[in-house]
Amino acid sequence: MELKEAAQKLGVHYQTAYRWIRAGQLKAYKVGNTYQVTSEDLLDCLSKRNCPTAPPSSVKVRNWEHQAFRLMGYLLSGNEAEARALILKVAEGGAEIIAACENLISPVFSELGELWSTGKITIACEHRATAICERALACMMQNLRGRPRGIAVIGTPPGDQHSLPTSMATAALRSQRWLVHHLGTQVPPEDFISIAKDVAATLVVVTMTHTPALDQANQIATLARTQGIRSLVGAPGMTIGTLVELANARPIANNSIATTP
Ligand code: B12
Repeated sequence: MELKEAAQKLGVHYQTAYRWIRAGQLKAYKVGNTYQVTSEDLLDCLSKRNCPTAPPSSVKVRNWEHQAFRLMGYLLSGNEAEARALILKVAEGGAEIIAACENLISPVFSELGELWSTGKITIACEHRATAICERALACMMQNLRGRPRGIAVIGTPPGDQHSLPTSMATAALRSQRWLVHHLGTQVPPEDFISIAKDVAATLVVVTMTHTPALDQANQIATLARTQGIRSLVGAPGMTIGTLVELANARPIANNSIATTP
């Protein structure tokens, strides 16, 4: 499409879109005297502008505990801007998303759980912290380009309301070039598998934080197996690193691996 049309779709003036091209924020190709923008590059620009945090500089984290302490402070006070900046800074693309989940987000949420169970924070505070981390994770996820490693469907079983593990699993697998359909929480087993079939999934991942939901989680895994789709069931205490290792490993017998605590 021409630059004028692209500017309209981006909701900005033609001159602004032109400035973005010059600044490298919008990809365009010069054809004669006009600029042409592909739909893909338009969407890429839009998604970047919807997450307007400055690109993180590369950092090597020496003291995860200190970063976790800072994140905890930001989450408890609801300081979303600082929490997001911290997560994005330490988790710069690729495999580091996994490190950020394991060394930063997971320990902080374990501690938040303790604070909640001892009555020191409210459920409202817990919800706010979860929502802040989910939005930060959404900004970290890269759009997959090219051929995916595989197609995964991720969600929790009915009875499990904990959404952050599904978001972390999604971010981690996307960073490993998986095409992920993120279903969120409490998905009935039949519906889970129906989507998995529709999208020709090669992997079903069930995250499970609320242990009474284990039966439902196993039911999803069993249904997936009957459709010839590999399945992985997560549980508290397991890590995102293990998930990625299992997902990336070649399927063993019966095209299926189910993990339980
Ligand atoms: C936030 C939170 C909530 C929020 C969730 C909001 C939301 N939108 O997600 C709300 C308030 C709804 C909630 C409700 C409840 N919660 Co709650 N909650 C938490 C808290 C603080 C964080 C949860 C979270 O996001 N964890 C994310 C990470 C940190 O968890 P993780 O298990 O380490 O995740 C890893 C694995 O899942 C793994 N992984 C993910 N997918 C996969 C897949 C595979 C294959 C593999 C290998 C690994 C893997 O990678 C993750 C990261 O490393 C936890 C504390 C905690 N320790 O987790 C309590 C916690 C889980 N909740 C708990 C409880 C008791 C409840 C309630 C029963 C409370 C109540 N009486 O109502 C309800 C149950 C609701 C339900 N039916 O699901 C307990 C669970 C105890 C237990 N053993 O079952 C905990 C541990 C708190 C505590 N210390 O007591 N909770």
